[in-house]
Amino acid sequence: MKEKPTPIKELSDAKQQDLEKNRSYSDNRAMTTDQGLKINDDNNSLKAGDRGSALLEDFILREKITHFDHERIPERVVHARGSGAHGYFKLYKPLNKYTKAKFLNDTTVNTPIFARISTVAGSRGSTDLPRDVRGFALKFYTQEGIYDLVGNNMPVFFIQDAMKFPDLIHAVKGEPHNEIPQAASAHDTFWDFISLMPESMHMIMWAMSDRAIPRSLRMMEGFGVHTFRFINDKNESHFVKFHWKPKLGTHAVLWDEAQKISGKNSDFHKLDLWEAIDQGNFPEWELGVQIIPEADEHKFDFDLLDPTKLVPEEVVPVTPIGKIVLNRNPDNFFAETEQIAFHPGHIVPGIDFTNDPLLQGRLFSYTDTQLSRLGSPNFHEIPINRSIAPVHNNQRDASMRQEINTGKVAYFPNSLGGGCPFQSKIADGGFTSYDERIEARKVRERSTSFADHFSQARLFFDSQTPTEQNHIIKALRFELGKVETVAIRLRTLGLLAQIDNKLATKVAEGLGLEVPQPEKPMNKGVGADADESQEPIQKNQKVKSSDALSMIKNPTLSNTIATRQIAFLCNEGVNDESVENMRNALETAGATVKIIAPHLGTIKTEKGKNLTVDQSYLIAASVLFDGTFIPDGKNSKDLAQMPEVREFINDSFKHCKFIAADNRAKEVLKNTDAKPNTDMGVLTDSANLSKDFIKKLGTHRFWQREKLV
Ligand code: HDD
Repeated sequence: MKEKPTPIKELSDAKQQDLEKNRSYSDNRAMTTDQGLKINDDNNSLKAGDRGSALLEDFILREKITHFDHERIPERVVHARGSGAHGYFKLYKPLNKYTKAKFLNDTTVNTPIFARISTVAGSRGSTDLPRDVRGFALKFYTQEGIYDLVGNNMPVFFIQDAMKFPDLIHAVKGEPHNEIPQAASAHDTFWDFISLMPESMHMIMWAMSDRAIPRSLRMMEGFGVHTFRFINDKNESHFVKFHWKPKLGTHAVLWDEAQKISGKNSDFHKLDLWEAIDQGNFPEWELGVQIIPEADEHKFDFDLLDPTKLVPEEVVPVTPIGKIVLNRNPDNFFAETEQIAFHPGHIVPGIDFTNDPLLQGRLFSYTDTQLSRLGSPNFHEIPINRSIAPVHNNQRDASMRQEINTGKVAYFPNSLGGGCPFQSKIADGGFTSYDERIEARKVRERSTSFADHFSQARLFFDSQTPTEQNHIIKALRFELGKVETVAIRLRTLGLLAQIDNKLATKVAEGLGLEVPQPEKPMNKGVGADADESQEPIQKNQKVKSSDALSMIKNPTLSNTIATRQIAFLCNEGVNDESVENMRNALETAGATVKIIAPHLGTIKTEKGKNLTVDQSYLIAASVLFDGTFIPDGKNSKDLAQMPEVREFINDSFKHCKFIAADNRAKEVLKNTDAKPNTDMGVLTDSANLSKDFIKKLGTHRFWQREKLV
């Protein structure tokens, strides 16, 4: 029998109720066993006498310990460490010209979403700030079923074919004999593999750039990476690339900072996302698409199916289609963030795949991994994975089945069940795959159209500002410096030289090596019996430089200081007006102020008032803040004597952050690297210090302070 479709708006409410229903136990409830038996004593096991051995009959102890013993499930084989949040997607205007997907055509609906943002290489308990790609996965609970957009914060990937994915991951993870290093690519096996894989060079440029060390998960771009298809109701196909751009701009920390943050607070990103949502500063992105007519498939300098290539925004602009808002923290990390199961194969009518060989392999991998991780093909029944569109089919049984299917019919076609559940016509939302025309031989080969491995790597490098290029060079010096096998360093330099000789030379200088003569590059895309003449090629690119690829030049760069963390370095006798004027100005601009002082509790101001301290110098560190203010105070001289304060200011200066000191607080700067100089981003003696400071903070960092290598 045909079920009456539930109105769209009710569905998102229904999802809400569904989630409410799954909230944890509220207060005022009696403690019970898993069988509902009220517990009288949860502190003591049942013993033979008060000093005797435990009794096997203690079913309460056994139930509790058994459950505990099985609390862990396998962590994700990649992307094990992640943070999640609920939110919604709001469409700006219908996209019916391109796609029939309902959630991309109805502007009256807020489609519920869950986002999980992750690092790739590290284990579940690893730091938030390794040099790594960030996974950025979005689950859309649409009225036509689940749609998963499982992307990254970089628009390209290391490899072209899924066949190489296990090799890539084995190479980057801790080395198998001693599982060292954790969450780091700076070691022999990673660079051994990379130096033999010229196709990875474009992604290596991204991974060595500051994109791999974001300031916040809220300040990262997201990309669908592959070329997908939009299909409209006339069954016309357009190629589509997905981008999502953060409202707060795209920002990063420096590598030295990242390493120090990992020590000071390895949950830095997790906490930042959690607190922002908790405080109502909901992270927001604009979802955009690059749309390419089917007829233009072969008009590019590269193959649209090659996931190591991007479509420059100068060639095909990104059209904003809606906004993504994250507005609710999960109630339970395990139930939601850990158990959520993404899959690029979860699509809805109006969206389809292309033959990108990396994507094609992913379509197999994700369900397979859920079986091992979540333990059952019924993982779709876990609340966070449930579709809000009704689910009816003849799939039955299996481990941990939740649904109690009724009736005796579990097959199709049937007459005993009235033909239900029935198949849907395309016009009624029945899914059909795009009927792409294919005439082909069955081959195990890489298309020659995938053979240009260096041109876009060069495009990326050439698009960066000198500061950003400097960071890439330093990152490569660091990573290759940690590689012990000199032959691997040399081989990598040989590949870098094919991107840019200046880049390779600068990296080589840091390693004390000469750039080797370019060897005939090996194209690892060809098999053992294949024609080795299939060498990598270099195609002339129409676009030579793209501002969208640089974080500093990026047109979406935002100068807001909203949600930025500013440290006030204080001690007893701090001036009341100096603190309050700056605090009011910063908070009005949306920043968060933290009072740092020698001890927790309160300190006395110059006027004798109590000022509440947020952090002591023992806990605070400059790397956890975006800017530093030293308020005027009668005891500034004492503050200047504190080594922790000097270290705070020196680090802040080293990391190109803005520093402001009011009146007598200039004294504090005396024994530090931060000499008062507005031109060097150290602000003092200004008639309007707060206004100037806010303006500078909006530019994120004072990069001119950094020496280029
Ligand atoms: Fe993947 C997880 C993104 C290539 C196999 N991948 C995973 C996650 C993200 C991505 C964001 C974490 C999802 C979550 O938060 O639960 N993966 C990508 C992107 C890729 C990519 C953007 C290239 C464009 N992945 C890729 C390939 C394969 C996989 C080529 C295998 C052939 N990925 C997996 C996986 C994971 C996964 C093993 C581990 C946990 C999971 O799926 O649920 O199936």
